[in-house]
Amino acid sequence: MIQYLELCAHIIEHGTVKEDRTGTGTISVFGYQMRYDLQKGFPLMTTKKTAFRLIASELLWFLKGDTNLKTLIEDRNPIWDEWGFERWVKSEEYTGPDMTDFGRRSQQDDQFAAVYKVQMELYKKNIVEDEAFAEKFGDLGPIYGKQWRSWTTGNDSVDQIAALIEGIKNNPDSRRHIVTGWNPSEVNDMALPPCHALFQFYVADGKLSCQLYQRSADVFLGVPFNIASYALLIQLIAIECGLEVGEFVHTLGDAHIYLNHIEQVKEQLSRTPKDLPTLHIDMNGKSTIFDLTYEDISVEGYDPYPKIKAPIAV
Ligand code: UFP
Repeated sequence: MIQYLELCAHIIEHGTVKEDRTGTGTISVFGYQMRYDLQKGFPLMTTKKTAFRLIASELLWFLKGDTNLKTLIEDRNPIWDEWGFERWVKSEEYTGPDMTDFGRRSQQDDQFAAVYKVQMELYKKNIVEDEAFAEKFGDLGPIYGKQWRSWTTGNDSVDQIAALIEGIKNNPDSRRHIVTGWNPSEVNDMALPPCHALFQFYVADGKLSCQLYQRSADVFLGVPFNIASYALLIQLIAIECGLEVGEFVHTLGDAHIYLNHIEQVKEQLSRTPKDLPTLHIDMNGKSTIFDLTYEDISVEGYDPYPKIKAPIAV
């Protein structure tokens, strides 16, 4: 994962200090590309422990076309909690304590953090126990799952993932194997406009590669997840199409390190990468990747350095 450490060092050395939507402040560069040869191992961060289970659960959730937090909460996957919670506390039906700017305040004010934690737990409990509540306040809007599996224009709905798989199987040399999550007429309804906005697949020598355009990249917290997620996506699509895995090409737009992650990044830069793990997918008699659960997917030989904690910017 030297490519990732080089990205971190590049931003610290050449980045511009820049304000951002969350008010946290970042150091940022514009335009950067990394390549990961998936034949050389599965690119899961070894210089800090990274929760692969969460990555697998989120990707399967996208692939099933699901956009409701309920599934993730049932998987004990907190990745999207803040985005669902934000929609809830901004709604007219929320009557609890003031949660304005909860992301920043919960990091700066212990008393508020305790109140926030109670509200968040209550929100998640309601999502799991109350179907009507989950339908209304667990939905994150037309995010990835919706765009990937049922992009709608007028009365037409396009299943981009099914089309992708068909295209790769029937016309591997095509230069049109593209999936886009960036739907301009729906971005304003999404809890978070797609960060991994558009990807293209490519077949050569029986190997399947993918290049992602990621418009916005939280290099310390987001990018390790994004790399592993796309490496897993390539493997899943390769299984479906009967191909080997090739390369993941990761192209970044605004690649930033939040100012409150700099020390954590430096800690990571002081660590020497270890051997990459290998990915194992057990089909367990299932005929398609769409029937898999995160328990069917695992990594072997993963021996990372310890986790490094950092606050998430909401
Ligand atoms: N972010 C990522 N990867 C993701 C994801 C979010 O890095 O997969 F969903 C980060 C990028 C940015 C923030 O720091 O989340 C999104 O904010 P904005 O929409 O203002 O770019």
